Amino acid sequence: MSAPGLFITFEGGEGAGKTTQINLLAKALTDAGHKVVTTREPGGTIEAEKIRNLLVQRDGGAWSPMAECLLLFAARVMHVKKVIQPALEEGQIVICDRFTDSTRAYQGYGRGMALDKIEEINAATLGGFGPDLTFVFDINPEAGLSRSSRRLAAESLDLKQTEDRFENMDIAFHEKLRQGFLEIAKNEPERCHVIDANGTVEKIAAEIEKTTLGTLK
Ligand code: T5A
Repeated sequence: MSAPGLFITFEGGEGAGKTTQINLLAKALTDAGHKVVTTREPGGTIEAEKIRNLLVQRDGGAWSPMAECLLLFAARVMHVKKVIQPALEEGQIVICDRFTDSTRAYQGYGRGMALDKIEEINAATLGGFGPDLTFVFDINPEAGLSRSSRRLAAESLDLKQTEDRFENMDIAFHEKLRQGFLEIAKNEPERCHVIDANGTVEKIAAEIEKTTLGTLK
């Protein structure tokens, strides 16, 4: 499934600053003359956004880890087929907020689903398709959750539809996520760049831009 564009993903725990940095990188690349598509998971297509609503909203239900994983890959199949792969085939840069590493971290390391089962589903649904470059945002969970809750408090009007189902898990869960993401990065050092998300917005943006431009050369 290789294609001429570049597929970049942003990963990490809650409130680490991914969305902020995706917007800055997209602007920097667009200003430099590249064609850029930004998207997110779960979501990115009408079908996948419907699945997102099932999973991330406060009253989103009590899915088992396997059920959650299957829903995430159902959404991902549609997203890759309708948005990501066509843009890559046109030579565009696709920047995605979360992808399969989030399933490994949340459903695998966090909720205890066997990692080899996740890889089997990944292989069966996407033939193992994945990003060329991944930024893994690392932050102390308390700091990330406090950033998230500040943002939610500023934006949220309807509590039932608040997308904080995973944010409401306990700190031990978020620590497992953090260690999971770090282990994923350690296992694939060529693809994954760990970002110290405690830094200032400007410092992090500069590091991400430099790494991305280095990959594009
Ligand atoms: N999920 C997803 C799974 O369980 N499995 C999967 O396979 C997938 C794909 C998705 C949820 O679904 C789960 C994981 C998630 O729980 P999401 O929308 O991606 O939800 O969730 P979040 O990561 O929680 O998104 P957030 O928007 O909360 O966090 P971001 O995008 O990391 O952070 P951002 O940029 O919105 O920043 C948060 C706040 O911090 C400030 C910002 O201004 C904002 O107010 N901020 C900073 N403050 C200080 N210093 C910095 N450097 C800052 N950068 C940003």
